[in-house]
Amino acid sequence: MPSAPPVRSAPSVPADDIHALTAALASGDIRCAARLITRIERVDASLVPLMQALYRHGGRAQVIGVTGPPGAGKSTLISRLVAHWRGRGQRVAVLAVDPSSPFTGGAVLGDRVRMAEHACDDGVFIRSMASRDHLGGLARAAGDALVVLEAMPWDVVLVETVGVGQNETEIMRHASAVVLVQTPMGGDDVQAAKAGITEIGDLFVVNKADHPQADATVRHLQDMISLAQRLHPERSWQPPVLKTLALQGQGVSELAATIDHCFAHWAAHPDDARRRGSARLRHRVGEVLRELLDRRLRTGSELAIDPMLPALLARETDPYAAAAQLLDRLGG
Ligand SMILES: Nc1nc2c(ncn2[C@@H]2O[C@H](COP(=O)(O)OP(=O)(O)O)[C@@H](O)[C@H]2O)c(=O)[nH]1
Ligand SMILES: [Mg+2]
Repeated sequence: MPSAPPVRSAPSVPADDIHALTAALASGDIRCAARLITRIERVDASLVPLMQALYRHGGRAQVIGVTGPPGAGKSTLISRLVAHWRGRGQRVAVLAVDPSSPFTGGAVLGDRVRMAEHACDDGVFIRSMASRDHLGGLARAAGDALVVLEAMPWDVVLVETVGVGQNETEIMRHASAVVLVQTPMGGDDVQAAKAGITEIGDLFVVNKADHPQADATVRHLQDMISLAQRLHPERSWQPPVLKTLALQGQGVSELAATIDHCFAHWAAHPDDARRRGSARLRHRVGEVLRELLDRRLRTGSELAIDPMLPALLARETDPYAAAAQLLDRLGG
């Protein structure tokens, strides 16, 4: 289902004109999106009203998360998927979130090079976000960047993140479907990978299928998924495991078809989709709340900790009481 308006670059839109910015994004203005994401990375608090307006325009694109260990082949696979969807006339945005690369370093540059075949295509937007702030801030910033991308006429929005720690997998909570990319692993690695990965993925990919351990890894993942399904019989979707050779593009059309199948499944099971959507939103509201609290703490207007310091230093009060007192004051 290709969507109609061409993605183009309009003349510069005033940075504080919510109506004009919303209209520019709705028409697919890539430069406008890029500038907004830069402001999001710089933690520009004045963007909140715009984010509110944009949020209400979103929700049409398929947001797909791609996560997995560094070097698993996520970017290679994404580049192949982008080519596949472009072949169907769909328009695709990619947000690559890489906290391991605090500045414009190797990984980001590598992604750019790998994605170079799409560089001149108006139907593709590729943007890297790196960690300038703390990681929690990056998850929040990625969430805001997705709000911007979702207010644009993309059919698919992909978000790539390195799935190693808690904060990176937090970012995956913004996606409606998560593809977990693994590489063929030997015995010990398989054991180590156990913890919680079946909770993250809706689809599992064993990339580098040219490796001799690939089939054993597929079977192992299938066993883990079967076990997780037995523990959660209420889950109607059983994550499939696919094998790909991203370097050669093998298995990519099967992966794209399985992603379609996953979205069709959510459409056919609205109760499940609603439960997942609700979990996502609970998480998102919490994330925004923590960001607001953090910002107030930093600016220190309402949450003035300093006056409490003498009593804290003298141990006449304690950090728990001080925090509760500050929270009360916020509510009032
Ligand atoms: N042998 C093999 N190498 C691959 C395959 N897919 C990707 N690679 C290579 O693995 C390395 C890491 O790939 P990349 O896409 O950057 O991984 P990412 O860190 O998960 O994004 C690169 O050198 C790729 O060329 C594959 O299917 N087979
Ligand atoms: Mg990558």
